[in-house]
Amino acid sequence: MTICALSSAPGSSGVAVIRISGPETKNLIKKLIKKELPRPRMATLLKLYNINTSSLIDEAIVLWFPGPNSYTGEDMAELHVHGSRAIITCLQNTILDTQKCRLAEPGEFTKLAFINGKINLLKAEAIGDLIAAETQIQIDQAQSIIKGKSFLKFENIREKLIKILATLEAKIDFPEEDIPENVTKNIKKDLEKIEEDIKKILNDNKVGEKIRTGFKVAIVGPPNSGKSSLMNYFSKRDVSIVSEIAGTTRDVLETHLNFDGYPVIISDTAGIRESKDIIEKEGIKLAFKKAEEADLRIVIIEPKNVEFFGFLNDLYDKSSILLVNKTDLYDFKVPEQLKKYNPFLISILKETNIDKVISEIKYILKKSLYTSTDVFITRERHRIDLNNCILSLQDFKNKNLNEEFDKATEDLRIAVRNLGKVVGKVDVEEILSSIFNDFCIGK
Ligand SMILES: Nc1nc2c(ncn2[C@@H]2O[C@H](COP(=O)(O)OP(=O)(O)OP(=O)(O)O)[C@@H](O)[C@H]2O)c(=O)[nH]1
Ligand SMILES: [Mg+2]
Repeated sequence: MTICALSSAPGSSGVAVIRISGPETKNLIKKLIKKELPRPRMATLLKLYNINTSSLIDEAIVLWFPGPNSYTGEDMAELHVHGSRAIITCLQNTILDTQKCRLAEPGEFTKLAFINGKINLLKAEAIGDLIAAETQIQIDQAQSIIKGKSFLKFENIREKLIKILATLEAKIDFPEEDIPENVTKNIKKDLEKIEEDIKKILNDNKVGEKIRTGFKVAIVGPPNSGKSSLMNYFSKRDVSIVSEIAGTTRDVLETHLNFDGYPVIISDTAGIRESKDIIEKEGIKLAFKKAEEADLRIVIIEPKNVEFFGFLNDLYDKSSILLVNKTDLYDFKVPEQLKKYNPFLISILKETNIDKVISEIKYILKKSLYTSTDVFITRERHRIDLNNCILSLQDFKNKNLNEEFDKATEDLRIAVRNLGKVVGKVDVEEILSSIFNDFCIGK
């Protein structure tokens, strides 16, 4: 089937790009330009006409990519038209009216690229990440995966497993013979090394995922302590309502920030206190949930609620920082009970010591998102497959090869399959749709 879609962002723009991919591309382009096709891969200025009425739609740059040398691997074309909604709609309609082409589904161009062997699954996902990237570090990570280092590492491990499997399968021809002890020993040793390699990849503090989704920061504290004021200060706009009434914020408000190139998602939460109000209670529950899920908790109190210990103890751990706000109102000295938390004494109103808080957050970000590896796990999906691979290797290890040969080799096969799933080297139809649905149309 031939598909088409607007591949640039919707709305008016200087230039809009419509992509077509599939066997009918050639005919459709010919009908649109009413001439022979331009030279492959040569940007050519051509007039595009309505297929039925021959009225002029626009003058456009037409790029013709005969398959397999195209993004999808099929015949493909790109039409760079003036980006008005009217032109885009008119062009799409005339193409779709031929009934030879349908609108692409989300991520379908990239899905085709994967199915046609142009890219592996990790690369396909990284292209999605690149499109969604908001900060430099997210671009760097996606580009590194696109370059293929993660893929090579996984493939390297998988090939080692396949080699071991092949050694064992060779034994099927001689079922009456036991496997020599030195062979079993070597296999065990090799598998141990493989398991160690995978565990090392998994033991990454989830850096890849944090970079992809954003580092989560939750601002929590008692009512009226200045949580929303801090949120607004960080985001340089009025995200949350600030008022002197305790209990102003009841829901969780989130904003995406770029902190020195690091992607951060900050949540402002409801002030935590004993409350009988059902809605406020719900908000407080959400605040605790956000605090729990966060990579960093900013606990903010004011001098008059330093005795707030029960709550502090619950929320404060090594990935927290404590701020005492409104120090402009009081001559505040850190009391003995608070010293161990090394609080920052700040005033959001007077902007006192906020620079120190920002430096500390940047320091934590750099520390948390630092990685020395080239192999990034960017999704829970990868983690699950790798963990399942380890489990199968352990199942294999726990069996006596000579007594349970068939079951043991099956464990190894499952391990290979799980590793293959990460890069898309197995029948992955069921995971494909979930991956490519995250894309938008035209990608
Ligand atoms: N004097 C002084 N007032 C501040 C400071 N920071 C915030 N305030 C004031 O404190 C009040 C409460 O601020 P918010 O930011 O709404 O506090 P909150 O923690 O979000 O409160 P809830 O949403 O009710 O939990 C507002 O009137 C702010 O203007 C500060 O540094 N000094
Ligand atoms: Mg608030």
